[in-house]
Amino acid sequence: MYDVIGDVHGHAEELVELLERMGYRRDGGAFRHADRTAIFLGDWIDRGPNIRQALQVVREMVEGGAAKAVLGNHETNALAYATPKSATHAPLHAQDWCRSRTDRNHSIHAATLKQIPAAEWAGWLDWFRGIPWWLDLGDLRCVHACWDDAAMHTLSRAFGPRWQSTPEVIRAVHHRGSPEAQAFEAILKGREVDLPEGVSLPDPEGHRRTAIRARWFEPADGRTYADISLPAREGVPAQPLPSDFVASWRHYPPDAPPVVVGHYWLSPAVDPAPLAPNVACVDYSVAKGGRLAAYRWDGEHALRADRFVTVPAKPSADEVRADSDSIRA
Ligand SMILES: [Mn+2]
Repeated sequence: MYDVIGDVHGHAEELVELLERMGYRRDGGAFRHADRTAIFLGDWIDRGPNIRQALQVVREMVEGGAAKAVLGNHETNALAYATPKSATHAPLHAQDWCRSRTDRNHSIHAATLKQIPAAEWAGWLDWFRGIPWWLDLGDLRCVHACWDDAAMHTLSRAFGPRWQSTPEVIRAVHHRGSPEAQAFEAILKGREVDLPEGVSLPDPEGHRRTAIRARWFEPADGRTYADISLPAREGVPAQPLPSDFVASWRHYPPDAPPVVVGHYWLSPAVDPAPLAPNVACVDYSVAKGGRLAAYRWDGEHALRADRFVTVPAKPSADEVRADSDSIRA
């Protein structure tokens, strides 16, 4: 059976504590459990204080057969950041990379580039290339942000069943507006709905966004922007979703196998619980002083609140200096 672990974002100490709490022990380098397998949902890099160690823990477990893994959008963004848009022309400008090297994109990625020596980073990018974007284990499905059969079909057909995240693949899924790009965005970043004209909200990195992430496992019929926002948050208008959006919306079927995702920066102030009987999110915002979370799956079709395990974020040096009270929130 599987222990599915959410977004680590360089919080290696919390990762080790979570693994130990679930009964994993170091065995020849890698953490291992006698009769369980860990599954990592990506987003190991960026933001946190111990990115290199977090990557080492994950990689040792995957290579030692103690864990499986799927990539998160931070890893695919890292690949895109390192991939020239053109296969033949060397990049000259920020926009010449699959992920533009703008100040905004650099700031999101800066902790990783600072903490991992450049000579070593290429090796980590090569390791990312061999990690799948989703795992279908039959009675359990794992993906970073959203399970979408049509999107996965598009990607499988374009790249073959055992593709690697080669520079060609990265270029294809960053070709704006292409079916491959839309499929990639859905799976790695979640499905979104554009906010009404003139409305914008800050994203987890503090940048203004004109779209919100949507509850992809629920119908959109007769519902408002606020209803479908994932996570629920202030400032999202409680007005009906536009009819063209509703007409094109397909939601994950309630009778389909359970899916575990990360990605959504859920609030650590509420006790972890499934988002739907067949959908659980294990991202409780460890990188914002929240909790690192796992879901311990034992074969159940209906996911259960009592199967979550969490470890609180350790205060970073900055947070300790800033305000020791806020860390306990
Ligand atoms: Mn993510």
